[in-house]
Parts: sequence; C-alpha cells; structure tokens
Amino acid sequence: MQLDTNSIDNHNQSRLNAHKNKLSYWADEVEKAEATIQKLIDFQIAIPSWALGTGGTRFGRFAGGGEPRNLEEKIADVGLLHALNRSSGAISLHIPWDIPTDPKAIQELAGQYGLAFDAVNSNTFQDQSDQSLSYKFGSLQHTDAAVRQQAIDHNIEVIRHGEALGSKALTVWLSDGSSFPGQLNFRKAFQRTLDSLGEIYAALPSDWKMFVEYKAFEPNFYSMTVGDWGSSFLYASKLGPKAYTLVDLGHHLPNANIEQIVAILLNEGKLGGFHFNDSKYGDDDLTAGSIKPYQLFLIFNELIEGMDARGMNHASSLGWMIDASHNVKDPLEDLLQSVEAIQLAYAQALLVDRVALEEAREANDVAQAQEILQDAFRTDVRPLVAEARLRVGGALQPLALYRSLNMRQQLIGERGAKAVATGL
Ligand code: RM4
Ligand code: MN
Ligand code: MN
Repeated sequence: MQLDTNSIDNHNQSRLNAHKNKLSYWADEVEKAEATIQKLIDFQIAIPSWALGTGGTRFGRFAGGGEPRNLEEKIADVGLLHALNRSSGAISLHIPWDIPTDPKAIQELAGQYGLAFDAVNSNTFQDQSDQSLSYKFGSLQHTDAAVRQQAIDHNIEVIRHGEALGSKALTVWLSDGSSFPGQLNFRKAFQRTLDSLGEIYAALPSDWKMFVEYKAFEPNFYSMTVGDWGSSFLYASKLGPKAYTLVDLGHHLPNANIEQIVAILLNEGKLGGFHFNDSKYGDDDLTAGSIKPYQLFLIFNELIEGMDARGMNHASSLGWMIDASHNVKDPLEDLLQSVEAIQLAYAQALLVDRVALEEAREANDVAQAQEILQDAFRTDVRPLVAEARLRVGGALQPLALYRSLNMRQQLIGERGAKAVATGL
C-alpha cells in the first residue's frame, strides 16, 4: 500500500502551529538543534522482515489480521513505515523465512519505497521440512561434520541471496549450546564453531561484514556456544577484520551493564551492529525504550562517544536494526514506537555536553557528571525528532496518522483477517 503524500501534508498542516510552538523552545539554541536535526535525518533504522507479523510465545499466538503474506507485502509494510517516519529506510531479511526468488524484481520494488537491504540473517536454529540433517544438537558446533557442512552451506547461500539484493553484511545468530551439564565438550564446541564460521567468513565478498550475535540463554539453557560478548569478541577477533560483534539488547543476563560492553567493543573496533528491543526479564523483544529508556540513552551516550573517538559515521558505520516481537500490539504501531524511542535516545545523547562531562570526570566530580547526563536525558527532544521528519516529508506524528487513516483496517481489507506472516 502506497501512502499518498496528500494525507501526510494534510496531517502536517493541521498540526503545524502546535509543532512550531514546541519547537520555539529551541530558538535560543538553534545551532545545537540544527546539528541534532541533521543527524536525525541521516539516521536510518532497519526493520526486520520477521517483525511485521504478530509474534507469540510457546503458549500461543494471537494474530491481529492483515499481516503480510509474502516478501512483497513485507516490503510494502516497511515502505509504509518509512513513508510515515522517513527513518526506516532498510529491511533485513531472514532466510529461509523470506527467500527473494526474483531478486531483481524484489530490489526494484524496495527501490520504489526508497528501501535498501540491510544485513541478511541465516537460520540454523530450526529444521526446515526439506532439510536432510537436524539441528537438534546444534549446527556449526555439531559433532557430525555433515551437519556442520549443511549449516555452512546454508550461510553461504544466505550470503548469495544478500549479494543479489545489495546487502553488505551477514548476521549469524546461533542457538548452539547445551541444555544439560555434561552434554557438551565446551572446548570442542568452541573450536568446531570457530572452524565453521571460518569457512563462512572465507565466502564473504570483500566489502562485506560478518556480525556474530551472542545470547546468554535460550533455546539452550545450560550453555550457549556464543553466549556473551566476550566469546563473540573472541570469535570475531580470530576470524579477521571483516568479523564483528553484534549486540542485541535482550541477550544479556539481568542487569548487565550494556553501555560498558558497547564502549569496550567500540574501543577495540569490533562493534559491528545493533539489535534494538527492550526487556524486563530476558529476550522479551519488547518495544525499544518501553521499559528502560534511561538505559537506552546511556547506551547511545557510549555509542556516540566511542564512534566519535574513532571518527566513525553515526549513520553508516554500524548496522542499526530493530529486533522485536509484538504479541499484543499492532506490529506496525509497535515498530513506529520503537523507531521513535531510538531517535529520542539518540537525540538526547547528542545533547550531552561532552567537554563538561569529561572535566567533571577528570575532577572526580561525581554529582556533576550525573547532572550532565540527566540534564540531557530529561530534555524533551520530541519537537526535534518531529522537525526532522517534517523536513524530509514524513509525518509530524506517524502513529496518529497511521491510526487516523485506518491503515490496519485497510490492510485487513487487502489481505484478510487471517493472513499470517512468516517469522517467529
Ligand atoms: C534471536 C536473535 C536473532 C533473531 C532471531 C529471530 O533471538 O535475536 O537476531 O534473528 O531471534
Ligand atoms: Mn537479535
Ligand atoms: Mn533475540
């Protein structure tokens, strides 16, 4: 479904005065505001192809209707998000959930919506019906070389799909591990996984990156073979310069200091990508910023500081993606909320007075350092984020416009109430 520009114009027109009023708060700090707005305009967050349908838990799934039935419809959904917020300009595919059978046509379609293809994701955590060997006891770590080879071949096939679409990175998330003490020889599992990853790495095109994503638990509950940032960093370091660690916010043990992890990885030049979501207990995959917005801000604070220290480009040096699941909300509304929360945290972190913060740190002025961070965090940057959207043709309030146009009803009309998207 293409959103016609008139709807956006009318919406913006009707809210323009109220918006300008809020923006006038920044009149005394135009330079700061302008720099932030420009950075927000450049910042794009990829949408995963598996997050456009209703998610579920192992207990059940309550579909909301109008879900995309194929890759073309998923691209249309991301196109709709991007038309509304102008910040969701890329889609990340999961293979084999979303195989682009006609890559040229798919690329063309994405191009019509102004979308690029972000990292491609492999899947060796499920068995497919046409698959000869099972991943029940792991994939790249498996004791049987034939299973490892099957998983390696799958990853290489995923790279080929990505190449045909213009992707530049492969994300490998492994569910490999063990569920009971004694099940696995940890050293052998590590070495086999490293060797298998090495074969995939060797098949990477020269301008590609490989992201090694870690996760502390689930689906294996005793050990995960890529279980924390330390092991991911080890794999990435041993693999070579094209391999990086990917941080998924929900993949840590409770209360982990993710901002510190980010700082260290950036310092080592080994942070490659990000999966945004939020959680209360584990890999809850909730809307970004819905539970711990201060943590999200602190993470962005380290991201900016670390990227600036290395002369990295905020918009393009790392892979930014949402990795969420929505079991009670409309997926598109949820994704709009996530993108907005990420932009708010980014904008607030851009406002941190870094010179003053460094001075306070050097002087061991703990209270002042806290003041500086909280001052930025407590600033209402919503008008800046809205202004960034307005300048590039997006909606002042994407979610409100989505609702007022009855988008979900329209999608149900097009696709039916029982349409179910592939994914988790
Ligand atoms: C995993 C991990 C991966 C994602 C799958 C669907 O927990 O976050 O990034 O591809 O879920
Ligand atoms: Mn993830
Ligand atoms: Mn996850």
